[in-house]
Amino acid sequence: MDRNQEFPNTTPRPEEELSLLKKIWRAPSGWNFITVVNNEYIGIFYVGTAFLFFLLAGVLALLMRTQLAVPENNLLGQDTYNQIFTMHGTLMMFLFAVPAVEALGVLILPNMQAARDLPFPRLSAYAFWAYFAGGLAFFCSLFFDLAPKGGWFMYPPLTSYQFSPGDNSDFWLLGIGFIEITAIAAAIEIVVGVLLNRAPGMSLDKMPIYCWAMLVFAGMIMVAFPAVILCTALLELERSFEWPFFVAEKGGDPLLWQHLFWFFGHPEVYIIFLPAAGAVSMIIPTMVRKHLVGYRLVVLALVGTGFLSFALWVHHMFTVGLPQISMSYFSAASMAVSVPSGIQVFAWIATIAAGRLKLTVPALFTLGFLFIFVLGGLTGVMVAIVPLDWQVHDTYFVVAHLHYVLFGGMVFPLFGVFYYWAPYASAKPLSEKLGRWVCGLMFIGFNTAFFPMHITGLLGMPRRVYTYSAEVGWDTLNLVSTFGAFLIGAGVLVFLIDLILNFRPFRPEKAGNVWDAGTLEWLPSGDYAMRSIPIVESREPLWDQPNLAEDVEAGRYYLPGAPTGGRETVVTSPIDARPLYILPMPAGSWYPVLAAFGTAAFFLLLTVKQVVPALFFGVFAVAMIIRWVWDTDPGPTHPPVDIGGGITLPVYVTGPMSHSRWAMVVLMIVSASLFACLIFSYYFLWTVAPGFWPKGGDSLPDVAYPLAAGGLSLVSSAAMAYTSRALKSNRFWKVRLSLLLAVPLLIGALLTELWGQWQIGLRPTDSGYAAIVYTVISIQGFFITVAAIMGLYTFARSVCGLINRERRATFDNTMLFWHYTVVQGLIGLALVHLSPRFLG
Ligand code: HEM
Ligand SMILES: [Cu+2]
Repeated sequence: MDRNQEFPNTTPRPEEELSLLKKIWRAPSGWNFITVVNNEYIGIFYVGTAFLFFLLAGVLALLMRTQLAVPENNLLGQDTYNQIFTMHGTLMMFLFAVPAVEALGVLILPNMQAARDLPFPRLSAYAFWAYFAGGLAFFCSLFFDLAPKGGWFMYPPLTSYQFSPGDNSDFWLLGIGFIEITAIAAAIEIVVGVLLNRAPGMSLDKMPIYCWAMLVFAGMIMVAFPAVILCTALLELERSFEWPFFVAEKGGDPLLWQHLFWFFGHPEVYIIFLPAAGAVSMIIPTMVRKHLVGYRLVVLALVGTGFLSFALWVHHMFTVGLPQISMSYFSAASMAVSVPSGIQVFAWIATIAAGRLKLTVPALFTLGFLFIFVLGGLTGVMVAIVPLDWQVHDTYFVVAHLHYVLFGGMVFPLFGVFYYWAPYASAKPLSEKLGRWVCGLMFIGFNTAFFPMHITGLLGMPRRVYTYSAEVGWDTLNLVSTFGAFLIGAGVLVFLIDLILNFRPFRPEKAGNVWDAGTLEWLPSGDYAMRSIPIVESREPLWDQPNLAEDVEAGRYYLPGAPTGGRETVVTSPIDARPLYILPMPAGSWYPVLAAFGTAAFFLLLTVKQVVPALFFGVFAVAMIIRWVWDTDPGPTHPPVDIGGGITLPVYVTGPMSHSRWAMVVLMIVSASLFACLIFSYYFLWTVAPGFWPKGGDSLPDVAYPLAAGGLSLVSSAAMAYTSRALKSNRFWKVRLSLLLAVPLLIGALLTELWGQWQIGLRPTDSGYAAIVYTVISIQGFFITVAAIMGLYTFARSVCGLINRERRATFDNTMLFWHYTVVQGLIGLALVHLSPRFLG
């Protein structure tokens, strides 16, 4: 029988097809290499940088452990120790754990889903460079005695202007706020990429478990990170301008920080853990060569953990004196979250039991992970019991628990992943022999270092002390811990040697499927990812379709060439992965790189109070971003293309299926989460300090102000809706006029509200109440600024003839953002003006 007939495309393919594909996707050379956007390159830079931060934070950890090795040591003074433990925690949590996971996603996801790349390659490049520049500058603050000292959770009042003068805390606040923004950029890329860029046939039910984990992970970032962006912004406002959010005498409350921080901080632990669990669910089946037992249950467990983890933040605050009833609730919820984790552990054990586990290095790391993580989970259930938590709160018991969960739950799987996926990215696999040493040293070292800390904690050693006296009897245990820490360090060193000897990225030839794994990232690939895009029929296609690799390589499947003459990938529907349209993709460009450095410079200069240069770089960054997006939204310039199998796809779409619309919706969810945290803060401060709130309507601005502000915003939204209609019939002058009208209307709404509050004499420094009211206005001001820039941008495109009836994705996104901004503004007005009138 002719095998050709079963496939979308017949072979042999034309000679020049493959060379064209190679040429189009080739990474730029020379200096321009910096502008590369292909996921295999950005992904490796990104993983490498995250790993660098792991090493730096690890060196700091060894310094701490050296200091604590013997009692009354004065290797590091108290001040240096404080900077070091703050930097260690912060680097590990913000600059290593989350970016490392996002980096792996960028590196692996496109190939695992048989896409040529993720939908916004330039956004990934921007996120990477901003993180790289911002992160390194943040780390260097350590060398100038400028590093923060307040611990990785930076509780005020300790970190506010009174007790932490100087720029140290500002470095943390602006640095971390900035890093979180880049994390959100990468999360947008991942959500849209997982939903819209899967191989035809890879329905949600056939999606590799790792993709599920990354989807939940990115979704959690969307909801959790805005909380930390908000609280860092509030504390920075308090420090710079004395807006008293956390000052109790003025109607603020330090607990507001704790609530917002832990609303992010607790899910953060699961944000770090879930993708690692997803990777483990890929490694185990490969090493056993059996399907994962309970695939659907594991998916449910991932999604369930995602939801539950948001209900738990208060368990970090059991000792602050909350109402009894809420403590019981949060205690129960904290124990409930161990159920989905338990389900996953059982699924892994059942899978291992179903076959024979090959004891490769990735498998050994996975076993180490299982052991350590289960122990960490047990102590987690222990500290979820309120009376026990009262006992061990802020002792080394918690330091032990936290490292068992984080190191066991994230670092062990990650090293397993390094060994597992290295042949995907490198011309050689890593060494199995050295890998055993790495795993052994790290496992023994870890338990030697951290197990004793449970006991030092129970013996009463508080965390975050730089030294202790010999009489208290903690010295032997501490010495053992330090010894263990150096064993871990030795393990990491062997790993570095292994990398130097064997890791060979960016080569045309990859080591490939050395584990005989079943998922698509192991297809032969080049800069263009795979030669043709396969049809997926099961969860482990490489196991079930034996000739798949060969057929893909021969170009028998979809899109074997580059029909538009540029980079492109197939967009498929989010649930059942039907091919929808062809997405043209950008090649490398300087603009995202320059925009990233501009953004980093903006935040850094702001930290050291260089406002004018900071503004200069801010404007520069915005200009670069505008220049970069200017080339997007190309319109239907290319006729529909034939990808094989009788499928012809359009090259440009607008409306609900457009990938940029999806990104916009994700961005709106992020914004809504930020705003919800703001509403929470308003009511929270009101409950703790009702005396500062206006009673009824008196001492509020006259109702005319909010009414006028609301009216103006509604009219601006109507102008946008009118623009949309005018665009449908290509009446360009009406489009431009109404766009130009909408902008001042929206700005007018903001100024009206601002003036209303100002003229009754309210000043943001007056009280927690005044500060939060002005924050509502400021945040709305930020959204309005962005909306105005988008409106003027759309106007400019219209003047240049780049927008019309068919080519309107830019306008549609602007309109969506506009309406969102107006609705948010109306809710803000209702919050500030109605609450005291009706609830006061
Ligand atoms: C080489 C392995 C590591 C060692 C030896 C180590 C050591 C330490 C020590 C001694 C402290 C306590 C500082 C104090 O309370 O005085 C600490 C705190 C901390 N570590 Fe690690 N650590 C390691 C790896 C990690 C990893 C992988 C993570 C996270 C992914 C992490 C996250 C943290 C956090 C969040 C804190 C709390 C900092 C604070 O209280 O502000 N550590 N670590
Ligand atoms: Cu927690």
